[in-house]
Amino acid sequence: MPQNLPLCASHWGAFRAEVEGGKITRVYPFEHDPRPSRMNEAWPEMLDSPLRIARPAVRRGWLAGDNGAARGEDTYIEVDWDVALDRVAGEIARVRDTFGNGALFAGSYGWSSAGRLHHARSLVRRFFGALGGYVDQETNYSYGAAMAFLPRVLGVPDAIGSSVTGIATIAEHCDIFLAFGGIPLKNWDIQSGGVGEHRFDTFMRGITQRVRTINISPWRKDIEDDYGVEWMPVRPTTDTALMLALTQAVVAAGKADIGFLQRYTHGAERWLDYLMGRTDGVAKTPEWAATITGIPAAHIRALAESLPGKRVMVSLNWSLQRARHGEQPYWAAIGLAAALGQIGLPGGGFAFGYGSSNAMGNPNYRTPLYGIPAIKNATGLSIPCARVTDMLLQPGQTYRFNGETRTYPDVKLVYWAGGNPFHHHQDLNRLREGFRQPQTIIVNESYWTATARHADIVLPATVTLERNDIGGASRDRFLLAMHKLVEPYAEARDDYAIFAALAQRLGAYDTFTEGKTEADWLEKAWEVIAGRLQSRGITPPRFQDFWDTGYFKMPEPEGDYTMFASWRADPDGRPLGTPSGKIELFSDAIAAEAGQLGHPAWLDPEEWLGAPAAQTHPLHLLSPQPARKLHGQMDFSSYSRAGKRHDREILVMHPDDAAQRGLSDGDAVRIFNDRGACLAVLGVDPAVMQGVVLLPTGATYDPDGTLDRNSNPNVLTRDIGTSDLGQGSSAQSCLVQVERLNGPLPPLRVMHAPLHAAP
Ligand SMILES: Nc1nc2c(c(=O)[nH]1)N[C@H]1C(S)=C(S)[C@@H](COP(=O)(O)OP(=O)(O)OC[C@H]3O[C@@H](n4cnc5c(=O)[nH]c(N)nc54)[C@H](O)[C@@H]3O)O[C@H]1N2
Ligand SMILES: Nc1nc2c(c(=O)[nH]1)N[C@H]1C(S)=C(S)[C@@H](COP(=O)(O)OP(=O)(O)OC[C@H]3O[C@@H](n4cnc5c(=O)[nH]c(N)nc54)[C@H](O)[C@@H]3O)O[C@H]1N2
Ligand SMILES: [Mo]
Repeated sequence: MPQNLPLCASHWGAFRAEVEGGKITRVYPFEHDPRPSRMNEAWPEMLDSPLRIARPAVRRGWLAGDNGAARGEDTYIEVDWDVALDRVAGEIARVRDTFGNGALFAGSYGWSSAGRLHHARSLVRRFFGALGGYVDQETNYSYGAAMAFLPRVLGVPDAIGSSVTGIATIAEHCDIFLAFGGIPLKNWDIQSGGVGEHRFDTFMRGITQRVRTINISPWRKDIEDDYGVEWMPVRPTTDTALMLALTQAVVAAGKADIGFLQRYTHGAERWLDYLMGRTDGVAKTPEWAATITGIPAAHIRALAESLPGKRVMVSLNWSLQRARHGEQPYWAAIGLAAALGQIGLPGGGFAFGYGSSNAMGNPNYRTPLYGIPAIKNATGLSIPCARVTDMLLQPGQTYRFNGETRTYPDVKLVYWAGGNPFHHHQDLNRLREGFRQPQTIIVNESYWTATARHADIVLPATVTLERNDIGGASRDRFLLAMHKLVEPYAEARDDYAIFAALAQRLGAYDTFTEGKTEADWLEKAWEVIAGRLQSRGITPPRFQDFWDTGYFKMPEPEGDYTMFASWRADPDGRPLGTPSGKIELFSDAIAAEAGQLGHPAWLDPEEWLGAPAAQTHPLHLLSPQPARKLHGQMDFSSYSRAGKRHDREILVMHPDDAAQRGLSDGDAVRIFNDRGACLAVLGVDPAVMQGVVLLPTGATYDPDGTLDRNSNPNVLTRDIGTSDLGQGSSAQSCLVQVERLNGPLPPLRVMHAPLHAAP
C-alpha cells in the first residue's frame, strides 16, 4: 500500500483509498485489521452506481393527486433542489398545522452509515425535534424483545450491549461452551458505527482449541467447519424447550446449585414446580423436549449429565429472540445458567450476542464517541420499532408494550432517512398497504431502494466517502478519522445540509444547526472525545494528528470483564435493579401480562415445525443476515452478486427435502405461504437440518402483486410482536412451502432507476 493514503470507514471496516481524478481507483484494508471484510471492495463501483439517486425526484402519481395509490409502482420526475425543498417544507408545515406534530412520523429506523456526525437517522429525528416533536420508534430489530424484557429480570439496563462478558474469558476458563445459534463468521464483519479490528479468528481459535464447543443450531455452518466443533441440530424456535429440559434433568439428578438459586435468584421454586410438572402435570424432561426440538432424548440427557461440575457458558445469539416468544429462550438460558450456579464467574454463566456482531465480547475499550446531540421529542410519542405497519393501519387502536397500554397515533406524513423498511420489516405486502395510508412520504436516500420507490418525494443523500466524519464503536479499539475522499455524486447533498435547508424554511435553523458547519461539529466532537479520554487518564492526540494518522488506538483495558462478577461478590451491598434485587426467575409484572406464565416457559411459537400449519407449509424458513453485504446495502455490487445465481439469492435446503420435491441444486424456485411469495435459486446442502430452509435478507424487494420477483424473505415473514412484553420482530417464526418455478426467472425492475424518460 502506498504511504499516506487517507482513511475512511464503513460499518464493515476501516480502509484506505487511492484517489485519482476525483475517483477511487483502489481500496486497501486498514493496516491494523487482522481479518478485513471484503465488502469495502464494492465502494468504487457503488459510488457511481446507476442506482445512485442523482437529483431530487417527485413521484408522478403524487403530482396527479393519486392518494398514494401507485407508491411502489410509479416513475419519478426530477426537479431542482429549491422546488423539492419548498415542497417538502410545505408538506411538513401543512400536516403540522392541520393535524399537529403527532401526525409526523420520523422514527426512521435503520442503520444509516458509519460516522456519528452524519448519522442520517439521528439527523432526521433531531430535525423533527427542532420542529416541536414527532412520532418516534424505540427498541430495535436486532434484539428488541430482549431490550424491553431483560431489564425486568436482570435489573441492569444493558445486559445485551457493553456489559456482556468478554469472550476471551471463555478460552481461558470455560469447559463447555453451548453456542445457541452458533458464532457465525459472516456476522463479525459488521459493527454499527465502524470497525477497526476484526478479531473473530483470534477468539474462535482460542476457544475451540481448549473448550468443548457445541454449535446448537439448525445450520451446521453457524460455526465454520475448520474449527471442528460438535453440532447439535435443533428445530428453530424450540431452544427454550431444550434449555428447560437440560435444567430439569440437572435438577432431577440432584446436581443443581440450590445455594446459588436461593441467594441470587427470586421465584426459583415456582419455576422448578413448572419444570418438575407440579403445576401443569407435565415434567419438562428430555423426553418431553425431544418431541418439540427434534433432538433425541438420549442426546439431551447425555448433555445434561455432562454439565454439572464443569464451567459452562450458555451463549445465545440475537436471532433466537427475533421470533415469536423470543423473550423465553433468553429467560430459559438465564435459568439454566442460574441452576448451574456460575453467573458472575469467569467463562461461565450466560451471554447474549457473541457472534452477532463484531465487537460483541471484545474487551470493553469504552472508546468515546460523539454524535450530533438529539433534541427532545416534545410529543413523547413513540412505538416499538417493529410495530410500524400496525401503526399505519390501526390509528387509535390500543396495544400493550413492556407493561404499558399505548395507543397508535394517526400519522399523515412519513419521513425516512437512513433506513429501509422495505428491507427490514416483516410481511412486506402488509407494509405496502400501510404505506398507502399517509398523505405524504418523504425519503432521503443515496440509492433507489425499495423504500425510495415508495416515497412521494426523494432527496438524494451523499454517502460516507463524500463527507468528513468520526467513526467507531465503544467496544472497538480504534477511533476512526473518516475522510471525505470524493465530491458528492451528481446533485447529492449531506443529510445535514438537507435538514438545515428545510429548517431554514420552517423557522428552526438555529435550533437545528446551532449555527455550526460540518467543520464546527468535527471540532466540537473532538473536544468532547478528547475531554473524555483525558478524564480517564489517557492523553489524546491533537486533532490534526488524529486526522492525519487516521485513527487513535485505545489502550488495552485491565483484566477481562465478567458480567455480574461484582454483584456475585456482594449481592446484598449491590442489589440488582429488579423488585427483589435478585435475578427474577419469577416476575409478578410479567405474570400479569396476557399469555405469560411469570417464569421461563415453553410458549407455542405458532409457526414452527410442530404446529398444525406445518401440514400445508412444512418448511421452517430462517432469514439470517447476508454474508456479502449489510442488510439491503450494496445489494447490486459485484461482490454481493457474486454470491447469488441469476441475480437471485440462494435458498439452502437439505438434500432429502429437495429430493422429496424433485428439486436439484441450481433450480429456480418459488417460496410461498399465505402472505406472499418470492423467488430464489436452490442450493442443496446437508449442513442444514431437514425441514429447515435458509434465505438471507437483503435482496431488493421487487413486487408484482404479492410476489417478489427478487428474493426478499420478508414477503413471507409474519408481522406480529414477539409478545406483549417486548413487541420485537418475529422474523424467524415463519413456515413456507417451496416448488420449482414454472417458466423462466422474470427480469428485475429494481436494477434500473424508476425515472420518467424526458418528454
Ligand atoms: N426477515 C428478516 N428481516 C430482518 C432481519 C432478519 O433477521 N430477518 N433483521 C433485522 C435487523 S436485525 C435489522 S438491524 C434491520 C436492518 O434494516 P435497515 O437498517 O433498514 O437496513 P439497511 O439496508 O442497512 O438500511 C439503511 C439504509 O440507509 C441508507 N443510507 C446509508 N447511509 C445513508 C446516509 O448517509 N443518508 C441517507 N439518507 N441514507 C443512508 C442505505 O442506502 C440503506 O438503504 O433488518 C431487519 N430485518
Ligand atoms: N455480514 C453481515 N453481518 C451482519 C449483518 C449483515 O447484514 N451482514 N447484520 C448485523 C445485524 S444488524 C445484526 S442485528 C446481527 C444479527 O446477528 P444474529 O441475529 O446472531 O444473526 P442471524 O444471521 O440472524 O442468525 C445467525 C444464525 O442463527 C441461527 N438461528 C436462527 N434461528 C434460530 C433458532 O431458533 N435457534 C437456533 N439455535 N439457531 C437459530 C441461524 O442458523 C442463523 O444462521 O448481525 C450483524 N452482522
Ligand atoms: Mo440488527
